[in-house]
Parts: sequence; C-alpha cells; structure tokens
Amino acid sequence: MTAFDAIAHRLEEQAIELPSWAFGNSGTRFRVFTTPGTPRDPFEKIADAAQVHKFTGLAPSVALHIPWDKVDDYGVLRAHAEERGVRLGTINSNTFQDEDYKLGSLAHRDDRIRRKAIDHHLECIDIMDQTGSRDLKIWLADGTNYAGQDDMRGRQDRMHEALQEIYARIGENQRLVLEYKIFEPAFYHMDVPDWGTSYAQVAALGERATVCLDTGHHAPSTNIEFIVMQLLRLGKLGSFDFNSRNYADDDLIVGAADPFQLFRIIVEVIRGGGYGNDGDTAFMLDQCHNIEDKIPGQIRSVLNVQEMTARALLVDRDALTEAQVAGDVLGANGILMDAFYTDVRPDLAAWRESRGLPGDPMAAFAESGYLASIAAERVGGTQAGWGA
Ligand code: LRH
Ligand code: MN
Repeated sequence: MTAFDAIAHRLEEQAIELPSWAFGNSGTRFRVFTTPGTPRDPFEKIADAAQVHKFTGLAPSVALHIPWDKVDDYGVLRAHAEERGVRLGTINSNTFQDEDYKLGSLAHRDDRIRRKAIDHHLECIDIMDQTGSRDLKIWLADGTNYAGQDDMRGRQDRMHEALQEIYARIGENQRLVLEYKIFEPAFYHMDVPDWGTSYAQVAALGERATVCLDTGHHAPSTNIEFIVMQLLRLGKLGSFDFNSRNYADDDLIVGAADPFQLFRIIVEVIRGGGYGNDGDTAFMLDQCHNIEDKIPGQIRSVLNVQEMTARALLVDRDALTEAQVAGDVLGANGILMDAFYTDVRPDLAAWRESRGLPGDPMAAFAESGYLASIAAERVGGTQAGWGA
C-alpha cells in the first residue's frame, strides 16, 4: 500500500465549497428548530463559513442561494467574504418556492411563468458577474404527482428551450451545472430525475454545461460511483453536492451514514481524473443541520471528505491493476479494502499541524468560544432559514 507521506501533497489540492444555507435553520415538514446564534443574513452566514476554513484550511469558498442570500450590493458581500479569507462560489437558483411554480418552472406550459423562471436565472448570472462566481447551479423541483397530469415529452422540450436561452448568457469563464433528483417535491416524475436526463439536456447545450451529482438524489442501492465513473468518462461531471442519507434526501453529514460509499466515490473521482488539479469537478456540500450545531457540523463534514480522500489516495493503483489484469477477484478487492481500513487520522492530524492548522479542528473550534460569542451577539432579528 502507498505510504501517507507519498500522497500528503495531493491533499493540498482539496477545496470543498460550503452551502450558505447549512448555517441557517432547516428542518422537515414536522419542525424547523432554531439554534441560538444562528445567522440572520448572508454576512453572518459567510462569517460562520469562514470559521470552517480557518480551522481546517479546506473550505475556501461559500455557495449562495438566490433569493435566500439576496443583498443590495454583491460587491460589499464579496469584500466581506474576502476579508475573512474566503470567496463567493456557486450561485444556486431557486424556482421551487414561488406560487407561480406550482406546476413547474422551466418546464411549465405557461409562457409567462417560463419567462419568469428564465429571467430569474439571467438575474443569477448577473449576480455571478458581481461575485466572480464560476458556476450557476440549477436544480428544478419541476415534475408531476400523478400519471397523465402532464405530457412529459413536451416538458422536456420546453425545458431544453429555456435552458438554451440561459446557457446563451453563460460567460466564457462560467459554467451551468444541472442537478438531478429522483423524487421530491414531485412524487410521480421529476423533469430531471437522473444522470442520464441531466446529461442529455446539458450535452445538447454545449461544453460549459455539466451535470451536478447530489449524493442524496438516487434510488436506494444505486451504485453512485459507477455514475461518477461514467460522467467523468464523458467529461460532464461538473460538481458534487455531498451529503449522506439512510433513506431519502436526508441531507445528513457526508460520510456519516455510509463512509465506505464516500470512499468508493472518491476512488472513482481520483481514477477518473476529477480530483484536485487533475480535473474540473467541484466538491460542494449540500446539507442541513436540523438538530446539531451547524459550524461543527460543517467542520466534521469537510474532515470526513478529507479523511476518505486520504484513504482513497492510499490505494496502490499499480498493485490493483495487476490484480485486476490477473483476474484476482479477492486480491483486487483486498487492495481497496486495505486502503479503506487504514486509519489515517493520526497522520492527518500531524499533517495539519505541519501546516499551522490544529491537529483536531473540532476540538480547537469548540475551545475558541465562537459559538458562545455569536449566541450572545446575535440577539433579535430573524434567524435565516429556507423561508419556505
Ligand atoms: C434539492 C437540493 C438543491 C438545492 C437544495 C438546497 O434537494 O439538493 O441542491 O437547491 O437542495
Ligand atoms: Mn443538492
């Protein structure tokens, strides 16, 4: 097996984008619980996100969601972020909370409603020009609840036309990433339900249109790393929304529910040339900390990704290929399992300290007293949430 020292330099290439909405309140239809000190605006969300980067060195950018993170001057927000050592990242559109979008947005039959949804995306690109963001991430809640409710073919064609107009506005150094999801909030069909549909739609747009893979958006027992392999093979894996789940789109901490799956996914990212400086696949988290503290939840999340990345980098590729060529079934599997079962935590702690970072970021953040200070400061106002 490869030694940790032989791969440590590759860990420098890791950058994981944090979702601004993970720092606000989130929940389920049953309850959205609150937490003292929860941010009340995008400035406070970014201040909290900057804490994650301060203690881990892993999270240099923050994704925004529009209109949840709408501000008067994005230049001021950008400066606020950069003063705290982070930058503004992916701009996420939102056509799933307006009354007009009850029966869809870009796939809607009504010209006025499609126009409204397209204009929202054009506004998001205007914001990208101000924030310096590269990616426009589009996730559509569009779909139907009952068979026959609408013509699925017509919806695909309308969505394609709308995406074409949006793509035409995407700048030279910008990308459109289309996220798919198998169900919810629609419960019969989603208009972008799987990687194949997202691929078909983005391939028809152009090279700066790619697929976003949210790890919580598949049917149970889907081999997600196979999809990762295929999208990298096709040159269309633009980004990940990392989280974990036991049942549906649970949006739990990445690696919490199934660390081995996270390991297998990252093995395919590395093998497929999508990791770090090798490729162009953005790593983003997309999670909701419904009951646990949000900043520690994000710190734990980026550390989980780093840990599984270190284990995946330890895979002895030459020995693995040799075993695969030889048809050595258990030998090949054993080589992968050796890497997965290697406890890299002590090496990672020492490696962090060698770079001036705390060996145990969770403990260091807890000792910083930051949570108590924001709980004391952030009194009054309205805590941020999904505004649903
Ligand atoms: C949809 C989704 C999408 C976001 C939202 C916050 O389930 O994964 O990425 O816009 O969560
Ligand atoms: Mn997502």
